[in-house]
Amino acid sequence: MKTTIFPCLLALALVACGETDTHVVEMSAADHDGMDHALSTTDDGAPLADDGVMPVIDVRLAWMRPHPQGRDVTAAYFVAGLSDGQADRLVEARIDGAERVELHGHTMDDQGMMRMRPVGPQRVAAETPLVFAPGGLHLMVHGLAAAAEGDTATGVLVFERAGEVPVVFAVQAAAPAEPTEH
Ligand SMILES: [Cu+2]
Repeated sequence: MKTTIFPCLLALALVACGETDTHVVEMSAADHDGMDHALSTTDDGAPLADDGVMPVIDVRLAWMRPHPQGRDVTAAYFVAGLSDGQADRLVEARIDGAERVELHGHTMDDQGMMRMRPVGPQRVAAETPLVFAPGGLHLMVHGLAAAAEGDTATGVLVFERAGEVPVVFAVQAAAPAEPTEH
């Protein structure tokens, strides 16, 4: 008996993961606009440490989900690190052709449901790259012409000190693999 039940449980777990993963793009614009839009307090707005070195931002693993059928909202992700300097802060993002791009985060509500909400500027430090990834921080991209797997979307990440950093998002359904380092 148990041997037949196990594969079922595994399948359910995988489906559940997938649903969490795509939660942000499975939501209607009306649902999204009706959500709690209080800003998160992850960044206290304190002045950035200034070591006299202009931060140099290194953006990698930039990708964007293809638009779900009939939707004009999708999510984009990236990892931004500092290759020079001590600290900076992502204040906004823009993608060519999009009406607007919001920085979003997820929080768990009282019922245990994941909710997303706009968040304020996000810090990046030499020792802590800024990670936008499924289930966490993401760029919510509104009003961009439908993008399909294999397309690219260009834009900029705007940092408080480093200014505009160009970024190219590869349109793909799954997260790119982190390169292995040896
Ligand atoms: Cu979102």
